[in-house]
Parts: sequence; structure tokens; C-alpha cells
Amino acid sequence: METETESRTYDLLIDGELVPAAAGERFQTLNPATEEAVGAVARAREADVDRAVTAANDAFDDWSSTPPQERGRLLDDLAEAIRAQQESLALLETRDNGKPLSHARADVETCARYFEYYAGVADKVHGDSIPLTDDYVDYTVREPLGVTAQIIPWNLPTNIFGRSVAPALATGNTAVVKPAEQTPLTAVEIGRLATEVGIPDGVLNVVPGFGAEAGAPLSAHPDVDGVSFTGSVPTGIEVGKSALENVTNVHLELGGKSPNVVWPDADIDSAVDSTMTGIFANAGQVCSAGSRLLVHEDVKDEFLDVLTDRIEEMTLDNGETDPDMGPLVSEEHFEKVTNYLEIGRAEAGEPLVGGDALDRDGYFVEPTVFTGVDNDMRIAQEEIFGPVLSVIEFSTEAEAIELANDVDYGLVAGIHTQNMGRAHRFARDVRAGQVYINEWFAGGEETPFGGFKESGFGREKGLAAVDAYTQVKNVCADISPK
Ligand code: TXE
Repeated sequence: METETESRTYDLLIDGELVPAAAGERFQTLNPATEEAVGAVARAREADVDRAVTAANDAFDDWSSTPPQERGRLLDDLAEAIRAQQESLALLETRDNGKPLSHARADVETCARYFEYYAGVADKVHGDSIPLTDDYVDYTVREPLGVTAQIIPWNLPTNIFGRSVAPALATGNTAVVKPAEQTPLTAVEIGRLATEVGIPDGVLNVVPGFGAEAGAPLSAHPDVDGVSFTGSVPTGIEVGKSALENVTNVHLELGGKSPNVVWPDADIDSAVDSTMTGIFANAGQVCSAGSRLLVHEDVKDEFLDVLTDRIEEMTLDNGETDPDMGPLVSEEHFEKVTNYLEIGRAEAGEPLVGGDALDRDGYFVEPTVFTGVDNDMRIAQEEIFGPVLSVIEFSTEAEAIELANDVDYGLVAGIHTQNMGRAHRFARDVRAGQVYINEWFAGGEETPFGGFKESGFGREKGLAAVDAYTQVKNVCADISPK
């Protein structure tokens, strides 16, 4: 794989072939640290999506009847091929997305790990035997959905590729992937690796392009049998509606405004570490970011002192130098986040730390902390998707829960305390799909992931993805003597 800095061209992957778009168009992706071109990518439109869906449809019968052990072996081979290219894929991801190189390496490893994990799952997908009376034998079978579509965002391109494609293929589905227009390059490269390791033509197709031009015709395609979408709430609603027009199975992983609760009995150093990871990893561009810090009044000053010192040591630079934080993904997103800095100033006053963009090329925004935030302010309710922490004080357990739940989202909630009774009462009462105790981003490829409330529905990761990518058939036989 090439790693030179100059821009090169990338094609669509359809039916095992790297091909230009039917209309011959390309679009440019930019390095958000330098604003220079990274890749000229084939621009898929409806005709290309249609070709990809047809290829996936044609490949389905053979792939779904391939012995699961063999599907598993191929996914294992893909995991190894991804690992073997970790460095070049990570560099490509950093140039396309802006994230620090070590984060990009971790994302590539996570992607490999998803293929490895679901390789092991492929031959363990089975149904139940259900006791009726002696006159019947009843059993269930888990069958793949058919052609599945994965619409992927720009914040964790390789990670989410693995998370949504690996379980789809392991369970016998074929796939058409629409990566985000800001960051399509690693998806094309991983697709190419899939063909190299022998995943049959048409089983995995990749159609880079824009939301309206490629994403919309994919989610609305009558021959698509399942859609996995990760992105914003408004787009998720659109995708959900168009999938339902065809009565297509859909799961949505949308945004968050997740509360991170800190009690005075927490290990403060570890809670500060965890808080920083939660909001500054990937420059805050993570659906499960811990963007609301709910800190107990007795520890607030001490906690913020330590946090401020630590933030002042952070490095913010081109991801290729492996800083603590890189730029935001695009100019459009930079505009959104810097606008929220102004909203924050108007609502909560000057930030305690940060609050500005860097005066240099690229889309760099300082790690920022607003204190004195009320939970009904926009910076406490709306997903900023940037390195902006809103700090809210509380005094009682009831208040912490009320604040934690007083938001439209319900993706993640975290708590830092040594009191395990309190931690598990919080886990019981909070309305969120994931609860982190004493560590942010706790969990792994093996654990189910998804949202409550407006954060979406359906679960990916772990064995929960087997449910998402299969449908149950019940078989009942009358065996009574006749
Ligand atoms: O998201 P979109 P955007 C949030 C975050 C961010 C905001 C906007 O707050 O600031 O969303 O980001 C494809 N039919 N998240 O505009 O539009 C699109 O091409 C089908 C949270 O980038 O949701 C891309 O591949 N597909 C989030 C994907 O949808 C369409 C991650 C996501 O884009 C489409 C990203 C359409 N009509 C943003 N329109 C998370 N949950 O992690 C767009 N797309």
C-alpha cells in the first residue's frame, strides 16, 4: 500500500473490481491538518449504488450457503491482512481524518479485532429447540437478512467499518458500505484487502460518495434487506424513514450528550485521566464522548485545578506528529464547533480553559472547559462533537441522576466513585445504553453497544450484532402418529 504524501486516486469496489464511477466523477478529500488534498475518490451516485446492490444480491446465495467455518476463516484472513497493513492504514486514516497517529493505529487494530471476533462467531450462530407437546418438534434457525447496507460516519472510519461489516459477513449477509465523504479512503483499502484474501466478489462492496447522492439511494434501495446507520439524529431519521418505506430492517446509532459523574471519593487522578479521554480523544468527535461533567460540589475546585493543569500540558498538532489531539475533521465541522464556543461564551461566560481556534492552517480548536453551566443551556443539551466540556455542579445522588437523565440522548453515562453501591444504583437508574464505572470508554468489541432515547435503537458489537444481522425462522413439525 502506498504511503507517499501526494494525493492519489481511489475507486469504488463493486463485485470484486476497483472501478471508476459510472459518470466518471471524482471528489477530493482534504487533510484537515494542512487543508491539502489526500485522495481523489470516485464519486458514487444512484447508478453505482444500484450496481453494487446488484452485485451483493448476486453474491448472496453462495455466500450465505458457504459453510460458516469457511466464512470465519476468510474473516480471520482479513483480520490478519488489516493488521499487516496497520501502519499504512493508520497513516492514511490520520491524513484523511486528522486524528493522532496512535489513535489511528488503535482504530485499525480495533477493526482487525472485529473481523477476528466475528470470525470466531460465524460457526456459533444457531437457534433454539422449543418444547411444545410430545406431538411436535419445534426449532428455530437464524438466517441472514440478505444484502445489508452500512452507512458510516467520518469520526471512526476504520473502527465502525469493522464494527458493522464484520458481523454482517460472519452471519452470511453481503454488504454495501457507504463511507463518509470526508473520510472514505481506508474503507476502499480494506475492501481491496478483502478481495485479496479471497472474500468472493460481490460479498463486500464499497461506494464512497455523498449522503444525498450515494447514502440516500442505498438506504432506499428495494433490494437492500438491512441498514446499519451511524451518524446524526436528523439523517438517522431520514434513513430510517426511507428504509421503512421498503419494510427494511434498520438500526440507528446516533449522537449523545453523555454525563460523566464525579464524586469526592473518586480517585481524582484517575477520574481526571478518564474525563480527559472521554472528551478530548479524537478531539471530542465521538458519539460516546463524556461531554457533560457532573462534579460534586465538595470536589469541584480540586478536580478542576488538576484538570486545568493537565489540559495545559496537552499537545495540539498535525496528527502525523502524534500529539494528544489533532484537528477537527473538516472546515464545515470546524464552523459548527467554533460557533458553539460563541454560544458557550454567551451562555456561561469565558471558558476556564481554551475557547479558541488556533491561528494556523487546518481546523484546530483548543481543548475547552466551560464552568458555571446550567443543564438547560444549549452547551449542556446539544451535541457539539468537539473538544468542549460543560461542567455542572451537583450535591446529592438524586440530583446527579436527575441531571444525568435530563437530556434527549441516552447513549452513555459514566460515574467515578469508590462506593460500588452508589455506582450500581446509578447504573440502574440512568437511561443510557452503556454505563462506565471508573473508566471512560470501558468495554470492548465483545460488549453490546447502542442507544436509549434519541441516541438510536438496535445494538451492534458483541453477540448482540448477531441478532441485528439475522432473522429468526421457526420450524414446527407435527410428529404425532397418524
Ligand atoms: O452527519 P450525517 P454529519 C453528529 C455530530 C456531527 C453531526 C453532523 O454531532 O456534528 O452529526 O455530522 C451519510 N441518506 N454525528 O453531517 O449527515 C453521510 O454521507 C443516507 C454523530 O457528518 O449523519 C455519512 O456517511 N446517508 C455520529 C453518514 O450519513 C446519508 C457520527 C453520517 O452523516 C444521508 C457523525 C442521507 N440522506 C456525526 N445524508 C455518531 N453517532 O457517532 C448523509 N448521509
